[in-house]
Amino acid sequence: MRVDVISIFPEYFAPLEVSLIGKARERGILEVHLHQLRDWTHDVHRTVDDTPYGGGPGMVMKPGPWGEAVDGVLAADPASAPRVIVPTPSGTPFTQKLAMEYAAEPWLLFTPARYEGIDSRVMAEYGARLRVDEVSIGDYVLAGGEVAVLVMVEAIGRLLPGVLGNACSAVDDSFAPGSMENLLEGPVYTKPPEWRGHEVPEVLLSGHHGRIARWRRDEALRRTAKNRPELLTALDPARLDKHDRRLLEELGFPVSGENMAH
Ligand code: JCE
Repeated sequence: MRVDVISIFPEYFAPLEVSLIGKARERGILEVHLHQLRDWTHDVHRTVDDTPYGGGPGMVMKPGPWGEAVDGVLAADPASAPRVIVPTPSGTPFTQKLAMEYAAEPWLLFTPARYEGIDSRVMAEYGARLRVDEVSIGDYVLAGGEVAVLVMVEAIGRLLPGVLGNACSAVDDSFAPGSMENLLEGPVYTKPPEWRGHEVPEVLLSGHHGRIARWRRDEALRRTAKNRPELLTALDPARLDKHDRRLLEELGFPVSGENMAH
């Protein structure tokens, strides 16, 4: 996969040289191209922002430099076209499902903004020619889109074939469609079996695979009920067994009797 990023802070992406993503780049699975937006300005101050039409606080990124920068990136491979991803708090939610969709693309272009965002005509211009997604990584406001790009590239990068050591690791993720449905994962433990008086739950030492699987599912249901109750109410009742339903009722989540598997 090829990833291009246009930003006024290309140095912000140094973390992409480290760890999992750094390794993927060394192995040639991922190719990252960083671009300085100001390289496409023509004035001595390398201006990328201006005051907002209609008034209001802050500044807006000028369309000119973005247009020239995006055209410059597109010219790298005129036979192909990237999927364009614009981080913004007003975008559609970035989910594991969207990460999987992006991981299947050969070429992504990220356009992280600063100030109050990019003049909307840039998205209109390229939206008529390319797939342009305005995407939000969560309901909070960052100072700019760079961190959102780091989050998305990490989530996408670990899904690329050959990046994770264990082929099952990505399939098993909490939010992977069809994994453990949409349950959070329960707690995990490693050696030693006792640490500062805390013991590893004995079932995990038992070697009894059936009891371990059942215990893990109970813990997943408990943790989901506590931390993300809205995920439980969205669960398909047909995928709950008798034991699940008994536990959920104990936790105060009565499951409807309709649409249940027998
Ligand atoms: C950004 C800003 C809008 C005022 C460019 C914030 C994404 N999930 C997200 N949270 N925050 C962002 C994000 C992405 C890009 C930019 N800002 C700050 N945005 C209104 C200020 C500027």
